[in-house]
Amino acid sequence: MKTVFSPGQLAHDPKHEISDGELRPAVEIPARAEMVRARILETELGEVLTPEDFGRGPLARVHDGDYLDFLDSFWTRWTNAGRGGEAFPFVWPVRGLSLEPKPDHIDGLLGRYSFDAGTPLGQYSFAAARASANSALTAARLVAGGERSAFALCRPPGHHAAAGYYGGYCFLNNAAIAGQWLRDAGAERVAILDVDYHHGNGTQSIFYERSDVLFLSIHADPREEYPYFLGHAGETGAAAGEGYNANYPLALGADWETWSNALAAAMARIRDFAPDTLVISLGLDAYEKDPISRFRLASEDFTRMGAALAGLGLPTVFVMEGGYAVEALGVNCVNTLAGFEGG
Ligand code: SP5
Ligand code: ZN
Repeated sequence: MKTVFSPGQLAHDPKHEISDGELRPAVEIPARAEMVRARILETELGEVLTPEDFGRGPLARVHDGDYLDFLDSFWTRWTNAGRGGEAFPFVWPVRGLSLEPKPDHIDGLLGRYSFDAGTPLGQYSFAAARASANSALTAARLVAGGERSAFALCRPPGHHAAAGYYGGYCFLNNAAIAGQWLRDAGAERVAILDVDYHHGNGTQSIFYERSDVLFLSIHADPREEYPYFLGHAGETGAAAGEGYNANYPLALGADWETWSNALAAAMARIRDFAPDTLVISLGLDAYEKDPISRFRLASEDFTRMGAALAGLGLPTVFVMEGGYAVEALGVNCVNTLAGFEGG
């Protein structure tokens, strides 16, 4: 299986994040991608290609123009305000507050275009996020061109980013951008299965009213876990998209037996939908030793996951999402991909 990765993705190099109620060391760091790339080379999984630049077009098919403009102008506005280093929002337009008119001040804009304070935004974040999206797009193009599968080694990740806001370490929704590009390239139906420990709220919200993209997510119950405000079992889609969204929230502590039952249910839904192409939002944070997560998948379970997914017999684009046990990330990621190839 070919991998797509750009060194430009490493330029987003955050030092801190706000989580667990305080300023802590950032966990979504460049070393994550370095570990995965090293393991791919070590196991000779396949070539590692540099992505092509798809420009703004495919990003704007998923994200709002004013949101992309905000990301593009952030650093200039931030430094013009006398600031430097990484930025954190601290005020949001929640219930009863107004999205319009948009603030002029960067502190207002940061809240206007985000949903959490846990995502450091720095000078090179948008450039790195664009490189990450280009990796997802290049992998999608490989699969549209006839490859059985391809792996986009994305970071920054994407599944928490919605059409008009960032959060959860995500700025551009790589899986959604790839999925929409596949539709535009001729796929009639695309399924996106999100196996990250956290619910893919951004991807769900982007496709919630659509029947051409089925979104499914297996994740920690949002009553107990981030992102808290989306990902419940009762969210099944709306309008034309009613019936085309499926959530499988699991209790904290879920092991492979519990997790794989949800996977079987999600796979049955995918078979019924009969998509032309499958996109996997490949979070690796369901791992038992992940520092911020509380599922109990072992490294060998990722091999099982990959093999099970191969049973769908679909052209498949893997898009990396979360996973913060840096030492094990390469093994768990390549286990999934090799499991798929052997399955
Ligand atoms: C892509 C992705 O996986 N994003 C996850 C964002 C999660 N941000 C909130 C982190 C809260 C961590 N709480 C850890 C509790 C144990 N110390
Ligand atoms: Zn996650």
